[in-house]
Amino acid sequence: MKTLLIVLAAVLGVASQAHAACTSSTTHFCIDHDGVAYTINGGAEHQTLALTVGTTYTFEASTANLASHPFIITDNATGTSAATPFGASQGVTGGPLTALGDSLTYTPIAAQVGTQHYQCHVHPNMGGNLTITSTGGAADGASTPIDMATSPTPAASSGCSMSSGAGWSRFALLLALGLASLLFVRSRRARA
Ligand SMILES: [Cu+2]
Repeated sequence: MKTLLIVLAAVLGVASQAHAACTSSTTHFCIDHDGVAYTINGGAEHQTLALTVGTTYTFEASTANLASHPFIITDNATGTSAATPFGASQGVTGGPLTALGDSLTYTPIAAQVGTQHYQCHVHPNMGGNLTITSTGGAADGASTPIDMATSPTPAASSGCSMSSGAGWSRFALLLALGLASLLFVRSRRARA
């Protein structure tokens, strides 16, 4: 029985590391924090992002540091708890980002054209600007198809997932470990 527990602990240990690193793209932002400010996709602090009305962007926490620096999207230029995070009616689903792998999506709406912000929900001035521009469409993207010629590939939205090949081989490894531990325990019982 002791052996089984050890094997199970090993399997759980492997599984807990299964979250793949954040993969950035033009619509998928990996959010880090260096203790002073956010950095995005490994870039500089306080970076300005250019976003388009009607396009959906994913912001993913690529660090556990966000536990101390909850990441929000807001019209408040300073941040802190005085800032109200955008919600569903303002194009945001999910958030604040507080744990490694957390993600939210933001689809800017026409009323937000101009400057919006990403900020810390605790501390002032850790974020930066989001420059929102209109597509020029009648409904600013709400009912206008996104121009596929200028949009990133659809695969970008699955940026947090492992490649399916790696996922299956890991699954097979876990299954093999589990079966091996069961067989081992049974053989020991049979001998006893
Ligand atoms: Cu902070």
